[in-house]
Amino acid sequence: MSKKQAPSKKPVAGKKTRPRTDSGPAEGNPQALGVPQAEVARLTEAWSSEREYNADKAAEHGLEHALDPPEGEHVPAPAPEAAASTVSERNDTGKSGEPALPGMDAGSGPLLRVRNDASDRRLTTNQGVPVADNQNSLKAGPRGPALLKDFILREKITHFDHERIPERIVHARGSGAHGYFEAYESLSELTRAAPFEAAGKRTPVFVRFSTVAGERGSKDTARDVRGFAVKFYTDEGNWDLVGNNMPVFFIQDAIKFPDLVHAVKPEPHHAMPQAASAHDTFWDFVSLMPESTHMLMWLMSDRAIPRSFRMMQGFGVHTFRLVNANGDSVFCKFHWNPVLGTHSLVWDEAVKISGADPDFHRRDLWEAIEAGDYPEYELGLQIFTPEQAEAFSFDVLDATKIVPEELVPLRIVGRMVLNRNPDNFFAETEQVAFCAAHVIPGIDFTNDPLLAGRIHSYVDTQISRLGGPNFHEIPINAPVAPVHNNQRDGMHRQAIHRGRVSYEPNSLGGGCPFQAGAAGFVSFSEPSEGDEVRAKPEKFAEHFAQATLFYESQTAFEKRHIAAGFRFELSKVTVPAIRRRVVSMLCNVSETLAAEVAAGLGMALPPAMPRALEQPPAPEVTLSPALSLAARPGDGGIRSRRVAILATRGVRAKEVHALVEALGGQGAGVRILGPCVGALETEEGQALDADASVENSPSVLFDALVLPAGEEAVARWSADGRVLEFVRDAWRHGKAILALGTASEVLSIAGIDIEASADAALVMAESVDEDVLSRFTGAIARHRNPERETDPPRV
Ligand code: HDE
Repeated sequence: MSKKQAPSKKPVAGKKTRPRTDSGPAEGNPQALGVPQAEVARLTEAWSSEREYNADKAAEHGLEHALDPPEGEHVPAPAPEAAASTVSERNDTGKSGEPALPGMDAGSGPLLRVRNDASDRRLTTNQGVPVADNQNSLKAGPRGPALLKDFILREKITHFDHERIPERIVHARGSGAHGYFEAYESLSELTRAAPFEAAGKRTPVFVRFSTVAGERGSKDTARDVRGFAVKFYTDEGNWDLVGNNMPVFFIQDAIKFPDLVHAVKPEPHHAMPQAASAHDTFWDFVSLMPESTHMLMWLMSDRAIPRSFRMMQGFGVHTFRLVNANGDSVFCKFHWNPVLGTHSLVWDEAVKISGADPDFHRRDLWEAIEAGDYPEYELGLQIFTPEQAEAFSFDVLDATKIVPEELVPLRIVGRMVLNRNPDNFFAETEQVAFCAAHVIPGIDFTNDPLLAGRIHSYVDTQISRLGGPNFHEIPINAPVAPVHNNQRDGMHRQAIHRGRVSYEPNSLGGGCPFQAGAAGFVSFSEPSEGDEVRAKPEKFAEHFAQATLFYESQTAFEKRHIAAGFRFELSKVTVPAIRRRVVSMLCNVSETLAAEVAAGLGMALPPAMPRALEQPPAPEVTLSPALSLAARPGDGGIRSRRVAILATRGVRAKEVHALVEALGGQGAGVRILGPCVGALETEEGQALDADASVENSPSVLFDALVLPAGEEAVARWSADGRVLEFVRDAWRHGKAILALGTASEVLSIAGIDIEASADAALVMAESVDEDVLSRFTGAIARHRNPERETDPPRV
């Protein structure tokens, strides 16, 4: 490559002779031209002559080239001017700017180049014209008609009329954040992927979490899969790991995806229900697609109602390949594990949060980052060889199957920290375009037939969602690595390409941009065999073993919730035949589960659904503790947990202040909830400011509750229906509760049998000391006390 040569800034002097753009002399006679065109013509002739013929051609053929492609022949520009579109580029007009630096791509790199700050700036039109009056349209007299020539009004309204873009077909509702990935070690023996190059190396990322079925304005806490999409802005281009918070999927082949999505989306005749799988068409479809059984177990479990995006896992789902610099490859499954542990809501909470705060997860993510509680996830890899995979009882190309961690343990290779909220939701979170096809050297695909469809779908969908083929230039999508190719034009083109070469091979651009050869993305050369058929491999026909593995690996609490999930969803189905089909499918998972669901629906237990594979291979693993949410309790802290301290007139302030300090000091978000916001008088006669109220912040928005002491306060709470409801909900949802002094009476009045309950998450004390505090914070860190639930579940 040429050394970076700064182009000459000397302006082009007046024309001496006219340059030729339509013909040239037989043998260059550039002197006949004026200066500087003569110089450019001379340089061009010299540059082009360096490629007497296409020396790359011979290497295009055969296998050797495929495995080790050569770098394209290229010749450095003899001078920057030789690669320019025009000699007049030296004339800086104030808009056109100075001549480009060789090899520059101003469209990539950090976002500073497009950030916009209006502080202390005057209002302008989109053309930069200062606006004198933003209150009145132009009229013929104060009471007269508005005038067509009011370009300011028209521009403003026209832009407003087009503010919306189509929402994503699926995953329409999402929240995003910036951050970085940091490698713990070099993985160069396994992969040449840039983020894993060296210990401590940081790669910027943008992450978008989402629900799948709901529309853009739907609620956060729907029972649904969560998208967990990570865009790595690596030195070698963008790598998108577009995953979910569940490690398997409903279907095995991409050709069924439109059917699945049509089935789960609101029914087409009346557009109901919003953001819910609890309806006929979804269960009709999945009950006829038994390969969905494993995914249904995850979907009916508490995984589908996470407490926070910060407390859920992420999975790449498909088996991918890692490829090292020698071209050796291993299979790989990607896992993100949250440092805060895996925690979920219970269904009753999820339903109530939908009303109290439909933005519950978005707010939680935003507030955590603003508070400096940066969400953090460790990246774990399951690495295995094709030979190992061959021996498994399941097919690793089947996205309805996991590789149990007991079979192939996780290797923790790095961490991701989300430490910056976006500047602008639309520009970043909405316009970000993830794509399963975005891989980098060192990461490659396998033949998973679901992945194949995804490799096509994501770019395709952006073309209508983001309005054309240049969405990669939208700042949030642009890589930090420079982009040089011969793709041109199209709607909304941003880049201004220099020079006249937009094809390859060329000699007029020195052969540039030249193919990178083995330094570029070299597809793993996988032998292929077999006839062209529309078919599935045999092992794909086993549909139930891992559904059973998942169910049997759950704690009693989680199992109860799975049964309750099926019961609720199927109760919303109007066609009994569909319910029967689902339950008959469950008979192949667990007799106990099927019987429990059938009983909950008041129906007889149907016979088990016939299996596609009568003699399934014996699974290697029949219990996988790693599949339970309880396997990842978190780091034991209470950082960012939300604690409600109830307050009202007559509350004893002493402990309130102590708790605000102590819990806040450990990183919890403490709110004082009055009957309404504002100051109230404490038992000590002081003023205490309530920053929230039992009206605007119901119990479901908190992880823990404090009922401070104070005679008058206790009397007031005992007579306040909203407070009793608050307390009841906190109790039935298993939350940590601290009741001081006589405040435990409020629990009794709310119907809670405190005498009978030896409850680890209920702390009753006269005042706050170290022991009380540590019991209370311990209960908060454990998230909830599942033992409070009775069977049949009360939640
Ligand atoms: Fe997607 N998926 N998907 N998907 N998906 C989209 O792309 C698609 C699948 C996932 O935050 C769409 O930009 C097909 C599995 C996430 O912007 C679309 C198939 C997994 C997101 C699309 C699948 C995912 C999407 C809609 C079956 C987990 C949101 C808008 C072959 C591994 C990314 C868009 C974001 C989004 C297609 C199955 C994850 C239509 C055809 C399996 C996290 O292109």
